[in-house]
Amino acid sequence: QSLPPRRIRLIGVPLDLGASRRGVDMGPSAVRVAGLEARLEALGHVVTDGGNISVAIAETKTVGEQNARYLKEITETCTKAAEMVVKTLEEGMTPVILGGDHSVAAGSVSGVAEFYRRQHQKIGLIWIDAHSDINTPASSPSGNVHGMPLAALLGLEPASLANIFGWSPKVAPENTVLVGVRDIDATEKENIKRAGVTEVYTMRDIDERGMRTVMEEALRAAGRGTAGYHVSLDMDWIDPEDAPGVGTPVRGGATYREAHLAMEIIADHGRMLSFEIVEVNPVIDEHNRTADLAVELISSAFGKKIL
Ligand code: HAR
Ligand code: MN
Ligand code: MN
Ligand code: MN
Repeated sequence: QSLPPRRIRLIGVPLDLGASRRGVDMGPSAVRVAGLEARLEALGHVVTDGGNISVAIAETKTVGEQNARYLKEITETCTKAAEMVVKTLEEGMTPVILGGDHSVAAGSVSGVAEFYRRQHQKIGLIWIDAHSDINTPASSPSGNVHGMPLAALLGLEPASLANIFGWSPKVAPENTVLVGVRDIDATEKENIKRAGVTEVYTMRDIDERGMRTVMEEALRAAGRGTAGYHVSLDMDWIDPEDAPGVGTPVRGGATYREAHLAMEIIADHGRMLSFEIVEVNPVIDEHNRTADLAVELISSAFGKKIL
């Protein structure tokens, strides 16, 4: 492998309070069992497992406001995750966050943004997902916070997630890129406009223009004027044929090869600051194949080459 080796810290966040379907709290475990640490070390990286961030157990808590269920507990966990991400970057390591539902991104991205803000730099965000996750408590049809992290990071709501470290927004709209979306609520379309995000690549764009062109444009936008970018990969981006073990499968996703190509292009550019994989649900998976695929894709993003 030709990429310079990195020092990587794995950070598990067994969070399932943001989703209505249970089971993604076992995601970090499934990805570890699939051999992530050894696979990254085989590429020449030095990998340390930082263990898990603590998460409240749903059964011991009350849901709180119905329009943003478990927001208090999710904010606590995201804040801890954000602090661990800052510490990891301070120690010169690359954070790899293992979710958990996608609400964890409100914490991980806040951590990366906080670290670079102290150096007077902005970050970009590559959001790879079937969904746009840009609902607010007022617009959400479900009250599930995993449909809201991008809204928070762009400075909309929920306020408690938007204001981790006491400032907001964590990413500028022009450096925020959505890739592979195919299930956007009508209310989310308004929020995309309201937040000023223009770099939205739908599955149709990938069909018509190809993954290569889409990724090159996406990385250019996220990288423009920034220290680099965080990659947030929701496994439901991939077609349910190849990734059945996700909380909210949506037909018509990226193929196995398209997904790898996207990760390979990210590796080639060498500007990824941090990475996260979310929404792996072992309860509905088939023999851990979604977690196996997650490990393969992370390997490609960290420089694994076919030849
Ligand atoms: N848009 C829907 C909602 O807000 C569902 C989105 C959440 N699903 C995810 N996120 N897996 O990517 O409830
Ligand atoms: Mn190790
Ligand atoms: Mn998502
Ligand atoms: Mn999704």
